[in-house]
Amino acid sequence: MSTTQTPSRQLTDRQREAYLRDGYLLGLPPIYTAEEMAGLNAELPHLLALLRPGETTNDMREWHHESAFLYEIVMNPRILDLVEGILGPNFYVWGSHFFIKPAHSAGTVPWHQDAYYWPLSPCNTVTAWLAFDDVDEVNGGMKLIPGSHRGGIIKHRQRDDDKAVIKLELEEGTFNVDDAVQFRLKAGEISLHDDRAIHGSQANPSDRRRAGLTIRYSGTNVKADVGKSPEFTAHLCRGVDTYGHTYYGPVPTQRYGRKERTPPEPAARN
Ligand SMILES: O=C(O)CCC(=O)C(=O)O
Repeated sequence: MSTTQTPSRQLTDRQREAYLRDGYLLGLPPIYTAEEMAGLNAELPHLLALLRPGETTNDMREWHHESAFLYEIVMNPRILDLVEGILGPNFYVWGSHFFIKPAHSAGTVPWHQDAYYWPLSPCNTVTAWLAFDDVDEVNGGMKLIPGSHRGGIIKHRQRDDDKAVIKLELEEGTFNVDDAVQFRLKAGEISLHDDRAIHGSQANPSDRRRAGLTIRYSGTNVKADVGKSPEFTAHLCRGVDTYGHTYYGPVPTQRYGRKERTPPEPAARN
Protein backbone atom coordinates (compact mmCIF):
# COMPACT_ATOMS: atom_id res chain seq x y z
CA MET A 1 0.00 0.00 0.00
CA SER A 2 1.15 3.55 -0.55
CA THR A 3 2.25 5.63 2.38
CA THR A 4 1.77 9.28 3.12
CA GLN A 5 3.95 11.76 1.24
CA THR A 6 4.64 13.99 4.25
CA PRO A 7 8.37 14.62 4.60
CA SER A 8 10.34 12.42 6.96
CA ARG A 9 11.37 14.10 10.17
CA GLN A 10 14.46 13.72 12.31
CA LEU A 11 14.58 13.85 16.09
CA THR A 12 15.43 17.23 17.55
CA ASP A 13 18.36 17.54 19.98
CA ARG A 14 15.84 18.07 22.75
CA GLN A 15 13.97 14.86 21.90
CA ARG A 16 17.22 12.92 21.77
CA GLU A 17 18.26 14.30 25.16
CA ALA A 18 14.85 13.41 26.60
CA TYR A 19 15.19 9.86 25.30
CA LEU A 20 18.66 9.48 26.80
CA ARG A 21 17.45 10.88 30.12
CA ASP A 22 14.06 9.13 30.39
CA GLY A 23 14.49 5.98 28.29
CA TYR A 24 11.44 6.67 26.12
CA LEU A 25 9.89 9.18 23.73
CA LEU A 26 6.28 10.14 23.04
CA GLY A 27 4.83 13.02 21.06
CA LEU A 28 6.49 11.99 17.80
CA PRO A 29 5.09 12.87 14.39
CA PRO A 30 2.54 10.31 13.18
CA ILE A 31 3.94 7.56 10.97
CA TYR A 32 0.63 6.76 9.25
CA THR A 33 -2.50 8.82 8.67
CA ALA A 34 -5.84 7.52 9.95
CA GLU A 35 -6.66 6.46 6.41
CA GLU A 36 -3.39 4.56 6.02
CA MET A 37 -3.92 2.87 9.37
CA ALA A 38 -7.35 1.78 8.27
CA GLY A 39 -5.65 0.20 5.26
CA LEU A 40 -3.09 -1.61 7.45
CA ASN A 41 -5.83 -2.79 9.81
CA ALA A 42 -7.80 -4.08 6.84
CA GLU A 43 -4.82 -6.31 5.96
CA LEU A 44 -4.39 -7.73 9.47
CA PRO A 45 -6.91 -10.59 8.95
CA HIS A 46 -4.60 -12.01 6.25
CA LEU A 47 -1.89 -12.42 8.90
CA LEU A 48 -4.27 -13.69 11.57
CA ALA A 49 -5.38 -16.37 9.13
CA LEU A 50 -1.82 -17.79 9.26
CA LEU A 51 -2.08 -18.64 12.97
CA ARG A 52 -2.24 -22.38 13.56
CA PRO A 53 -4.58 -24.19 15.96
CA GLY A 54 -3.49 -23.49 19.52
CA GLU A 55 -1.56 -20.36 18.59
CA THR A 56 -2.56 -16.84 19.63
CA THR A 57 -1.62 -13.39 18.40
CA ASN A 58 1.26 -13.61 20.86
CA ASP A 59 2.82 -16.06 18.39
CA MET A 60 2.98 -13.35 15.70
CA ARG A 61 6.69 -12.71 16.18
CA GLU A 62 9.34 -11.95 13.62
CA TRP A 63 6.90 -12.46 10.77
CA HIS A 64 8.37 -9.45 8.96
CA HIS A 65 11.06 -11.83 7.64
CA GLU A 66 8.41 -13.64 5.60
CA SER A 67 5.77 -10.98 5.07
CA ALA A 68 6.31 -8.03 2.73
CA PHE A 69 3.32 -6.36 4.40
CA LEU A 70 5.20 -6.24 7.71
CA TYR A 71 8.61 -5.72 6.13
CA GLU A 72 7.35 -2.46 4.59
CA ILE A 73 6.21 -1.32 8.02
CA VAL A 74 9.46 -2.15 9.85
CA MET A 75 11.44 -0.49 7.05
CA ASN A 76 9.23 2.61 6.88
CA PRO A 77 11.68 5.52 6.41
CA ARG A 78 9.66 7.72 8.76
CA ILE A 79 10.26 5.25 11.58
CA LEU A 80 13.89 4.73 10.56
CA ASP A 81 14.57 8.48 10.57
CA LEU A 82 13.42 8.70 14.19
CA VAL A 83 15.33 5.58 15.25
CA GLU A 84 18.46 6.89 13.53
CA GLY A 85 18.27 9.89 15.87
CA ILE A 86 18.89 7.45 18.74
CA LEU A 87 21.05 4.69 17.28
CA GLY A 88 23.07 6.72 14.79
CA PRO A 89 23.64 5.93 11.12
CA ASN A 90 24.24 2.14 11.25
CA PHE A 91 21.49 -0.12 12.53
CA TYR A 92 19.39 -3.16 11.73
CA VAL A 93 15.93 -4.46 12.50
CA TRP A 94 15.58 -7.97 13.91
CA GLY A 95 12.33 -8.16 15.84
CA SER A 96 8.64 -7.57 15.43
CA HIS A 97 5.92 -8.79 17.75
CA PHE A 98 2.22 -8.02 17.90
CA PHE A 99 0.74 -7.26 21.32
CA ILE A 100 -3.00 -7.44 20.70
CA LYS A 101 -5.49 -7.15 23.55
CA PRO A 102 -9.04 -7.64 22.35
CA ALA A 103 -11.84 -5.69 24.05
CA HIS A 104 -12.66 -7.15 27.48
CA SER A 105 -9.53 -9.26 27.67
CA ALA A 106 -7.58 -10.20 30.77
CA GLY A 107 -4.07 -10.45 29.29
CA THR A 108 -1.35 -8.36 30.92
CA VAL A 109 2.28 -7.65 30.17
CA PRO A 110 4.11 -7.91 33.51
CA TRP A 111 6.73 -5.31 34.42
CA HIS A 112 9.98 -6.20 32.72
CA GLN A 113 13.12 -5.01 30.96
CA ASP A 114 13.42 -6.24 27.37
CA ALA A 115 17.18 -6.62 27.70
CA TYR A 116 16.68 -9.31 30.36
CA TYR A 117 14.94 -11.45 27.74
CA TRP A 118 17.31 -10.97 24.85
CA PRO A 119 20.72 -12.58 24.27
CA LEU A 120 22.05 -9.33 22.84
CA SER A 121 25.06 -7.34 23.81
CA PRO A 122 25.73 -4.53 24.32
CA CYS A 123 22.36 -2.99 25.22
CA ASN A 124 21.78 -0.75 22.22
CA THR A 125 18.28 -1.60 21.05
CA VAL A 126 15.33 0.72 20.52
CA THR A 127 11.74 -0.50 20.34
CA ALA A 128 9.24 1.37 18.20
CA TRP A 129 5.70 0.54 19.40
CA LEU A 130 3.35 1.22 16.50
CA ALA A 131 -0.27 1.73 17.54
CA PHE A 132 -2.81 -0.02 15.33
CA ASP A 133 -5.57 1.43 17.56
CA ASP A 134 -5.94 4.45 19.77
CA VAL A 135 -4.23 3.36 22.99
CA ASP A 136 -4.54 4.79 26.49
CA GLU A 137 -5.08 3.96 30.15
CA VAL A 138 -8.59 2.64 29.46
CA ASN A 139 -7.64 -0.13 27.01
CA GLY A 140 -4.40 -1.33 28.58
CA GLY A 141 -1.82 1.04 27.12
CA MET A 142 1.79 0.58 28.09
CA LYS A 143 3.34 2.20 31.17
CA LEU A 144 7.04 2.86 31.69
CA ILE A 145 9.25 3.95 34.58
CA PRO A 146 11.20 7.03 33.41
CA GLY A 147 14.95 6.82 33.97
CA SER A 148 14.82 3.11 34.85
CA HIS A 149 17.12 2.30 31.90
CA ARG A 150 19.92 3.92 33.87
CA GLY A 151 19.54 1.60 36.86
CA GLY A 152 21.07 -1.54 35.36
CA ILE A 153 19.50 -4.88 34.53
CA ILE A 154 17.55 -6.38 37.43
CA LYS A 155 16.98 -10.10 37.99
CA HIS A 156 13.46 -11.20 36.91
CA ARG A 157 11.42 -14.06 38.34
CA GLN A 158 9.27 -16.65 36.59
CA ARG A 159 5.58 -15.85 36.32
CA ASP A 160 3.26 -18.73 35.60
CA ASP A 161 -0.30 -17.42 35.45
CA ASP A 162 -2.23 -17.63 32.18
CA LYS A 163 -2.98 -13.93 32.04
CA ALA A 164 0.63 -12.85 31.61
CA VAL A 165 1.58 -12.87 27.94
CA ILE A 166 5.29 -12.92 28.82
CA LYS A 167 6.66 -15.11 31.56
CA LEU A 168 9.47 -13.26 33.31
CA GLU A 169 8.71 -10.30 35.54
CA LEU A 170 10.28 -7.87 37.95
CA GLU A 171 9.41 -8.36 41.60
CA GLU A 172 7.52 -5.69 43.51
CA GLY A 173 9.91 -3.43 45.36
CA THR A 174 12.63 -3.50 42.72
CA PHE A 175 11.24 -0.22 41.33
CA ASN A 176 8.62 2.35 42.25
CA VAL A 177 5.40 1.72 40.34
CA ASP A 178 4.11 5.16 41.32
CA ASP A 179 6.70 6.70 38.99
CA ALA A 180 5.11 5.08 35.92
CA VAL A 181 4.18 7.20 32.92
CA GLN A 182 1.06 6.20 30.99
CA PHE A 183 1.60 5.95 27.23
CA ARG A 184 -1.20 7.34 25.07
CA LEU A 185 -1.01 7.01 21.29
CA LYS A 186 -3.34 7.57 18.38
CA ALA A 187 -3.49 4.84 15.76
CA GLY A 188 -0.56 5.42 13.41
CA GLU A 189 1.73 6.92 16.06
CA ILE A 190 4.76 5.31 17.68
CA SER A 191 6.53 5.50 20.99
CA LEU A 192 10.21 4.66 21.35
CA HIS A 193 11.78 2.92 24.33
CA ASP A 194 15.18 1.75 25.51
CA ASP A 195 15.76 -2.00 25.97
CA ARG A 196 16.66 -1.48 29.65
CA ALA A 197 13.59 0.64 30.53
CA ILE A 198 11.10 -0.99 32.92
CA HIS A 199 7.65 -1.23 31.35
CA GLY A 200 4.47 -3.28 31.28
CA SER A 201 0.73 -3.00 30.71
CA GLN A 202 -2.57 -3.94 32.32
CA ALA A 203 -5.61 -5.84 31.08
CA ASN A 204 -8.08 -4.32 28.65
CA PRO A 205 -11.52 -4.13 30.33
CA SER A 206 -12.76 -1.61 27.73
CA ASP A 207 -14.96 -2.00 24.66
CA ARG A 208 -12.01 -1.13 22.38
CA ARG A 209 -9.28 -3.38 21.02
CA ARG A 210 -5.70 -2.42 21.87
CA ALA A 211 -3.29 -3.57 19.20
CA GLY A 212 0.32 -2.62 18.71
CA LEU A 213 3.31 -3.88 16.78
CA THR A 214 6.65 -3.71 18.55
CA ILE A 215 9.63 -3.33 16.23
CA ARG A 216 13.17 -3.89 17.53
CA TYR A 217 16.10 -1.97 16.06
CA SER A 218 19.72 -2.46 17.13
CA GLY A 219 22.98 -0.73 16.36
CA THR A 220 25.25 -2.84 14.16
CA ASN A 221 27.60 -3.18 17.16
CA VAL A 222 25.00 -5.38 18.86
CA LYS A 223 25.85 -9.07 18.75
CA ALA A 224 23.33 -11.84 19.26
CA ASP A 225 24.39 -15.00 21.05
CA VAL A 226 23.38 -17.43 18.31
CA GLY A 227 24.04 -20.31 20.70
CA LYS A 228 20.97 -19.09 22.59
CA SER A 229 19.10 -17.69 19.60
CA PRO A 230 20.09 -19.71 16.52
CA GLU A 231 17.32 -18.16 14.41
CA PHE A 232 18.56 -14.62 14.92
CA THR A 233 18.16 -12.83 11.58
CA ALA A 234 18.20 -9.15 10.72
CA HIS A 235 17.81 -6.66 7.91
CA LEU A 236 20.16 -3.72 7.64
CA CYS A 237 18.07 -0.54 7.81
CA ARG A 238 20.65 2.19 7.46
CA GLY A 239 24.36 2.60 6.87
CA VAL A 240 26.95 -0.17 6.86
CA ASP A 241 27.79 -3.06 9.16
CA THR A 242 31.53 -3.08 9.79
CA TYR A 243 31.20 -5.54 12.69
CA GLY A 244 30.06 -8.61 10.79
CA HIS A 245 28.31 -10.13 13.83
CA THR A 246 24.92 -10.35 12.24
CA TYR A 247 23.25 -12.59 9.66
CA TYR A 248 21.09 -10.61 7.22
CA GLY A 249 18.19 -12.51 5.71
CA PRO A 250 16.51 -12.11 2.33
CA VAL A 251 13.79 -9.55 1.73
CA PRO A 252 10.38 -11.27 1.72
CA THR A 253 8.57 -11.50 -1.57
CA GLN A 254 5.13 -12.74 -0.53
CA ARG A 255 2.75 -10.20 0.95
CA TYR A 256 1.59 -12.40 3.84
CA GLY A 257 3.90 -15.00 5.26
CA ARG A 258 4.96 -16.19 8.66
CA LYS A 259 8.06 -17.19 10.50
CA GLU A 260 8.60 -20.88 10.80
CA ARG A 261 10.24 -22.04 13.97
CA THR A 262 13.09 -23.89 12.31
CA PRO A 263 16.56 -22.34 12.28
CA PRO A 264 18.21 -21.73 8.90
CA GLU A 265 20.86 -24.18 7.75
CA PRO A 266 24.17 -23.24 9.43
CA ALA A 267 25.76 -22.86 5.98
CA ALA A 268 23.28 -20.09 5.17
CA ARG A 269 24.87 -17.98 7.88
CA ASN A 270 28.36 -18.01 6.38
O1 LIG B 1 2.37 -3.89 24.36
C1 LIG B 1 2.62 -3.94 25.54
O2 LIG B 1 1.78 -3.74 26.40
C2 LIG B 1 4.01 -4.25 26.01
C3 LIG B 1 5.03 -4.21 24.95
C4 LIG B 1 6.37 -4.61 25.45
O3 LIG B 1 6.53 -5.18 26.48
C5 LIG B 1 7.54 -4.29 24.66
O4 LIG B 1 7.46 -3.52 23.71
O5 LIG B 1 8.61 -4.78 24.99
